[in-house]
Amino acid sequence: MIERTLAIIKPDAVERGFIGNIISRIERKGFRIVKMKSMVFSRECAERFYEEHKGKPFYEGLINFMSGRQVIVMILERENAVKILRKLVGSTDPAEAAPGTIRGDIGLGLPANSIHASDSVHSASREISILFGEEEAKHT
Ligand code: FUP
Repeated sequence: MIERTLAIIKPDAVERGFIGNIISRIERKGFRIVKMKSMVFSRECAERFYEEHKGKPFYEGLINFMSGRQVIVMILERENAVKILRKLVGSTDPAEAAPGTIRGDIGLGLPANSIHASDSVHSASREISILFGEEEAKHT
């Protein structure tokens, strides 16, 4: 099934100059970049994006990390996009992520794990709607 998913190159990777490296890995794996933009999350945007984590011990640190700094957001498309991007990204904690994965090779720690990838088609649709608008989300 052709699917769409959402990726975010996070501030730690943008600031260290890894945008090209990460996009190159994504392209090499056969994803089509449907939409891509550079942006800065407001606090409100970060809170909305990560609302499922509200109340968790790492929530405040995560919101602070993601707000007010440059990120690159992308809608990506390919067969089985959600699962394949999650594989390419690796485990949440860079200390656990396998070498060869983006987090395993570039991630610094938590929350600075270099990239976000939607965990389901449903999440992708919600996240695309927040960052690109409802019209784009209809294609997921
Ligand atoms: P993932 O789906 O792999 O991005 O992981 P989660 O949805 O569980 O977590 C979302 C983000 O919260 C992670 F990318 C980084 C941050 N986080 C922490 O900072 N500490 C934790 O213990 C877990 C997650």
